[in-house]
Amino acid sequence: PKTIYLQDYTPFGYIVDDVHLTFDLAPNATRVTSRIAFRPNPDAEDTRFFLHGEGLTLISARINGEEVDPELSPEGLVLDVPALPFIWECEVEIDPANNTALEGLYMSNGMYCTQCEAEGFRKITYYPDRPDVMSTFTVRINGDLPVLLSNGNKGDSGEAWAEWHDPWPKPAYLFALVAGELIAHPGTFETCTGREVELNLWVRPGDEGKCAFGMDALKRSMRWDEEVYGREYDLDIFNIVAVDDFNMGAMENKGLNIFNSSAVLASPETSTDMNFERIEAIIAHEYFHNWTGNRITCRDWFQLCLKEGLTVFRDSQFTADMRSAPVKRISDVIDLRARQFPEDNGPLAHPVRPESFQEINNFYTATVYEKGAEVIAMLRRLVGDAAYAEALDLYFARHDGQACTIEDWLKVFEDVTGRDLTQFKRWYSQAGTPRLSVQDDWDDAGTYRLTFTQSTPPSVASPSPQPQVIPVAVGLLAPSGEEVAETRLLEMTEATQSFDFTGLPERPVPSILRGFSAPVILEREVTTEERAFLLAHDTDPFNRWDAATALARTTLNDMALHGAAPDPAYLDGMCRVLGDDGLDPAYRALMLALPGQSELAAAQADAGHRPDPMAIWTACETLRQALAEQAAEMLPALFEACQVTEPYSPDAEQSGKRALGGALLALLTRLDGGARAEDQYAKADNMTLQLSALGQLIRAGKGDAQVEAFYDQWQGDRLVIDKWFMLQVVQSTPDQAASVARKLTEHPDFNWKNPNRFRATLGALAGHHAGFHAADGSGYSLLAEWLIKLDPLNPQTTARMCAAFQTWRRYDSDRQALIRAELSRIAAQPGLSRDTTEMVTRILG
Ligand code: HT7
Ligand code: ZN
Repeated sequence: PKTIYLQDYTPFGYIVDDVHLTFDLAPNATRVTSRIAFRPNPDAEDTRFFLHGEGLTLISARINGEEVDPELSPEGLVLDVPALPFIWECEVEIDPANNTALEGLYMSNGMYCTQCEAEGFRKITYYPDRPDVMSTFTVRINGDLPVLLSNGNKGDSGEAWAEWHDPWPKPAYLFALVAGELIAHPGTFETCTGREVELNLWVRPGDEGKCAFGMDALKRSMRWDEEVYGREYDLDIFNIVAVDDFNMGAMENKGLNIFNSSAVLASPETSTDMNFERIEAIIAHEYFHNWTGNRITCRDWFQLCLKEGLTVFRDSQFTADMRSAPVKRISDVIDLRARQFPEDNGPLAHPVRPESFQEINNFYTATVYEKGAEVIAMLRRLVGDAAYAEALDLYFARHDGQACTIEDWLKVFEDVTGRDLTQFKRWYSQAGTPRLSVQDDWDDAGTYRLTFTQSTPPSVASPSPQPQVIPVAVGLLAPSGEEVAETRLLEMTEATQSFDFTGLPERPVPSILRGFSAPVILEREVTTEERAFLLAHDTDPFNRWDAATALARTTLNDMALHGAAPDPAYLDGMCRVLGDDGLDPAYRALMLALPGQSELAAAQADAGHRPDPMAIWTACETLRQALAEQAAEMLPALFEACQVTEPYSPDAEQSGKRALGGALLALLTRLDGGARAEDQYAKADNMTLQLSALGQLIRAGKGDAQVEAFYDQWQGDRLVIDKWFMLQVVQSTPDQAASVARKLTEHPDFNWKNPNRFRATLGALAGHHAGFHAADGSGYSLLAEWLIKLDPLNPQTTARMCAAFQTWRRYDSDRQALIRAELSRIAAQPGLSRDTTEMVTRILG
């Protein structure tokens, strides 16, 4: 496959002024007629007229009304065209019913829908399918279906036809069309200037009862973007459609967002608190793209973080405002460490702005999204809140309607602050997670010195990384526990750099990297006593939580590697946290959670060990059991205090209580043989309680009856049945995980062509650390077998799931050989997709 390079960017030779599309819908033979006004681009040197097009049957093509005969290739067409403005007209035929890749125009449960990002529009018609070509669109849909939707504002409509006009120039990746038997959950929103916007959440019949929360989240997002970023919505209507077959979470098409039904449909009976929170965040994310992504888009796909990093940063701010800021920050860092750190420190490492790719779909990664958001958080920390707000205002004013680059983005910050961001830009161009080591010195004259050294491991993507700008937030505590120096932001720019704190009465205890002020790995030898001290006294909620995880990590690694007993400092510290009513229940639940097992394996590998997944699993089980036993007396009353008596609400307060209740139930089940879980399961009137009880019963080996009852109760609800598939794998023992997953793949409801069901089963196996890495290779071979089967139908989802193998070099030689064999088996498949080929090749290195 061909590699595409950032440095090779050149503008398209033609400007598109206007696009008219007509769709004559038919499942196997949809006709797409386009009429497009082109004119030569004065800024372009390359005047070749190339239009992307894949899998299209060309029926006819005309220039200025004259029939033409373009040269066709599997990638598109080329034609000699006049050096003057001209009208291109073309008719193609496509087959949505047989489009299983879920890219372009496809069908899901009888409904037509589209997914065009990143390069799906070329599967709909011939077009310059690149984000820097922006145009207004007018669309006519002819189809005998009750609901016919596209981008923009409503135009005329009649029996079996409808027109839409989008006045805002957009790239083709934001095009959308939906047609089907759908029901609207309506709403309205009055913008800050008093304009009324029609809102609709379109769902399949039967899902009407799951729309209220999504609609409310949409309205809150619209208001928040006005209040916090000064961004008003810009069309008369905003539509959201829920689709069952979808490769990702959702898509921000202009005025017509399309959502994976799992990312928008919610009801207390069928959705967990976590589902509600995720839905709220995704609705906000897609809505916020209207300005960061749609009005200002990307010049090319290398700039993807321009819209994704910024929009993730904005949706995190939104969630922090709607819920608890510390809980959101901690959850984001858990996610970053679990998903982005392995990517940044393995064979798939790439900069936040990659410099080359073969298949862009493989770069919708945690690095581009989550590290991209962390880079913006750092920028904001460095310039301050006021300058950040000013820079964003300038960004919107200067670049509205444009397709931009990271250089444009950084320039607004330079212009507003006068700072030189040349070195900061390395966060966009260098791969790898910097390691930050710390040394401290105390002199009796009252000066405390912190010396930091940064180093980033070289990778294929960045063979010789240079020092980066690292904002390190530090506070100091007196040995009595009092804060003696409030949080100060140290700006590190050198490879090694010292910072002094003067006038201190005694040697302080440092609290370093408060709020996780930079996406780095802090390497500092800290005693158990010091961690326990920070756990008890740190005023920074993030670092207090981090002290708890670090204590857990240390004891778990000692247990797994050296057969040590659980550290009493961890157990005592946790008992104190548990009993501290002054702490938010959601925060206590996070404190109680153990670090991920894959993360423990990464830490062991970093320290030069070969992690044993089974030993890690056993250490986690032993530690949980020890905590349950030590806290035994306090658990029942604490559990009681977490019971919510008010009617269900997915708000932060109630869901925090249920989160802590769930963590306590997990401990109690280790002591009471499942009695409380059975009781909770029997009485549960919401999915959060029902599922947490079911999970504990399965884990305790006592859930057979409830597993069956749950299936019978929810058989008709595909999103709940996804949970049923997933939970059985997640809660299985390591020796059983692969066989449980295999058995589920034989279940009649295992519709493997549906990405949600596929991920619920095989994604859950890949996420079960000890189960996936079972020594006999059963986890590896099951996943590989299914990836091979899925690839010809859905390359995007297949390729994404290959990432499960990315950490293979951490493990012992037997496991390495097993994984290599599976990767080679995948690579050897005839006709393997470009997506999967690229992933497997990069992982193998
Ligand atoms: N911008 C979107 C990313 C995306 C996508 C979504 C659905 C299916 C395929 C997709 N390829 C890329 C979603 C977002 O980040 O908001
Ligand atoms: Zn996005």
